[in-house]
Amino acid sequence: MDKRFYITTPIYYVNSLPHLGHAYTTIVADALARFYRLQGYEVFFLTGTDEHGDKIAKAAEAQGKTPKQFVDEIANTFKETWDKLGINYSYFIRTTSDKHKRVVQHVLQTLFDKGEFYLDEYEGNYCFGCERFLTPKELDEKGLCKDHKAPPVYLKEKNYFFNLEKYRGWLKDYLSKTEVIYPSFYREEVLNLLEEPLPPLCISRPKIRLSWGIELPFDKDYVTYVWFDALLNYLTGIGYPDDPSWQDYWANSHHLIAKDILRPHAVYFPIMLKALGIPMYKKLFVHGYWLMGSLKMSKSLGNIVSPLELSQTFGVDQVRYYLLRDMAFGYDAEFSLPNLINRINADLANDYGNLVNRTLSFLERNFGGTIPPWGELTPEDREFREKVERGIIRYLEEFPRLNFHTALEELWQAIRFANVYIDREAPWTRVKEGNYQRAGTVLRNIISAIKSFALALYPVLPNSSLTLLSALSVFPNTPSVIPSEASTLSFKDLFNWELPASGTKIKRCGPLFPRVDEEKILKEEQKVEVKKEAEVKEEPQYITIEEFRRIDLRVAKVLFAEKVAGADRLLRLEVSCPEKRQIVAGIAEYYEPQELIGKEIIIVANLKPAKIKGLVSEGMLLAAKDADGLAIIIPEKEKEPGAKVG
Ligand code: ME8
Repeated sequence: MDKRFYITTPIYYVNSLPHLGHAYTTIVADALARFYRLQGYEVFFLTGTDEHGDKIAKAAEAQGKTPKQFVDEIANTFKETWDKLGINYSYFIRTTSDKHKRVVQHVLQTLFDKGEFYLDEYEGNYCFGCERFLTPKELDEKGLCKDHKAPPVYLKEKNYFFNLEKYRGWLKDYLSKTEVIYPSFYREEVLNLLEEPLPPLCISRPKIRLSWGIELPFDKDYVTYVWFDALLNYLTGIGYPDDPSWQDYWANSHHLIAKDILRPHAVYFPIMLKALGIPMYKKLFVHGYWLMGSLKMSKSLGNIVSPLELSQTFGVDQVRYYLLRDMAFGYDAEFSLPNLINRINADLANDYGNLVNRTLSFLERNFGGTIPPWGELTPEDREFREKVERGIIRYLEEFPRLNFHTALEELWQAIRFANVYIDREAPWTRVKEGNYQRAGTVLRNIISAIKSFALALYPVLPNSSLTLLSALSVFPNTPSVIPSEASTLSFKDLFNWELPASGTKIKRCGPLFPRVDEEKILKEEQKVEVKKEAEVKEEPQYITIEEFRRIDLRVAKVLFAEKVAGADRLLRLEVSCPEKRQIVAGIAEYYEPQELIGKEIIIVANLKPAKIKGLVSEGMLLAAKDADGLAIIIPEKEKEPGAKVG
C-alpha cells in the first residue's frame, strides 16, 4: 500500500503525570491520524513513555518504589489518560520493553562496530532536567539551565562519545535544501546552531552512578544515555530492523514535538540515522508551549493543568477543539479558562450546536424527522453550497499544514454562513405559507452541509461527529463513540449533497454542546484556589531535592548599604556575588547600614528581580526572625563571594 502515514508523539517521561502540554501533542497526533485515515491512508500512530534515566530513578526513590514498580504505574496512567481522551493510537511503546532494549543494543553495537564511538573523560555542567551536559550557551547569565531554571551540577566522568561534528556539514546541507523541519523558523534555529562546531555527544552513563538504563552491549560497566535510547523508539515502534514493512512507514514518518526537544530531534537523531545508513525522517513538526501566565506549563514549575479534569468538566471534544483552535501551531499560547469557555459557548454551542439543534428539531416538527425530496435549487441555495464547499476545501488544505486554528476558522465561516442562510431563507415562513417544498429544499441543503461539517470535524470532535453522523443515518451502523468502528467514514462523502438521501429517517440527538455557565465555573474555580491555599497553610508541605536545587543560594559580600529615602523599613545594599548586584531588604529596623558593610550574607540569587519603591532588587537575603527580632544569616567562615550554598 503506497498511502501510508506514520505519526509519532514524543515518548513522555514518567516522572510526571500527563498534563495539558502532553495532551496537546497527543491530541494533535490523534487528529492528524484520524484526518489521514479518512483520506484513505494506512496510518500508524505511535506514542508511549520514556522510562529510563536519572530523573525516573530519582522520582521512584522519592516515592519509596522500585523503578520498575514506579514506571509500570505511571505508564498505565498515561495509557488511561489517553483512553479517556479518546486517543486512538496504534501502539504504545515503553522503553523498558524487551523489544525496545533489543533495538537499542543492536544500534549501539552496529555503531560501535563502525567505529563511531570512543571512550573519553569529560567534565562539564550537567543538567539533570535535560539529562545531558550543557554548552555555555545553554546557561543563562546566572549560570542556570535556561529551560529548567536550575543550576547544573559539575561532573567529571569517563564515558563513550559519538563524534557529531563529523556529520555537521552533511546535516547543514540537508536541512538547508529540504523542508523537513516545520515551521521553518525552527529550521532556521537549527541551521544557526549548526554554524558552530558540535560538541561530541556523550552516549553512556557509568553504571555506578546510574543503573536504570540499557546496558551497552560492548561494555557492561555502562548504560546508554537516555536520549540515545529514547530517540530509537521511533524505529522500534514500526518493527525495525526485523519487520520488512518498517521501511514503508519510515518513508512517511512524521514526528511531533514541542520546541524543548528540538536539538535531540533535529541534530542528534538525524546524525544517528545517517551513521546507521537509515534515510532521514520525512517531517519534524515543532510546536510552541502552552503557558500559564508567562511560564511554560511543566511539572518542575508546578503550574500544570490536568487534561482529565478539564475534559470531565467540559467534555473531551470541547477540550480538543479549544486546544487546536487557540494555539497557532509553532507559537506559544496561554491557557485561559475564560477563553476555553468562550470557545465552547460561542463556537460550539452557539454557531455549530444551535445550527444542528434548530435544523433537526424543525425537521422533526414539520417533516416527521424524514429527509424530504429536493425542490428546485435557487441561486441562494447554490451560493450556500459554494460557500460550504469553499470552507471545507480551505479546511482540508490547512489541516495537513498543521494550521488547525486557520482550518477551523475557515470551516466556521461556512458554519456561520449556514446560520445566515437559514435565517434568510426562513423555512418556518415557507411552512406557514404552506410551501413545504421550498422549506424542505432549504432544510435538506443545510442537513447535507451539517453532514459534511460533522465528517470534516471528525478528527477534532470525534465523539460528537459520530453521534451526529449516526443520528443523520449517514452511516447507519456507526456506533456513537468507538473510533475503530468509524472505519466506514471517508472524506469522499464530504461533497456529496445527496447524503442523507431522501426518505432517510433522522434520529433524535440531544444538544451536542451544552452551554457552560461561565460565572458558576469561574466561581467554583476561585473556591478551589482558596481551598488549595488553605490546604497549603494547614498541611506540612514537603519539597523534593530537585525543587530545593532550583533555589540558587549564594554567598554575597556587602559592598555598600544605605537607607532608602521615604521607606522606614528598607535598606539598599550593593553586594558582590561576585558580580555586582543591588538588593533592597526590609531590615532597616534591625540593622544600621554601616553595620552591614563588609559582611558576608546569604542570598537567593535566582529570585525574579522585583521593583521595590522604584529600586530594582536582584535577590533576597536570608535572615532568621523570632520574638527578639531579626538576625541575618552569615557563613561561619569567610567564603568567596558567589560561593554556592547547599
Ligand atoms: O522530553 N506545552 O519528555 P517530556 C506544550 N522523554 N507541549 C508540552 C508542554 C507545554 N507546556 N510540556 C510538555 C521528553 N509538552 C522526552 C522525549 S522523545 C524521543 C523523548 C509536550 O515528558 C511536548 O510534546 O518532558 C514536549 O516536547 C513533550 O511534552 C516533552 O515531554
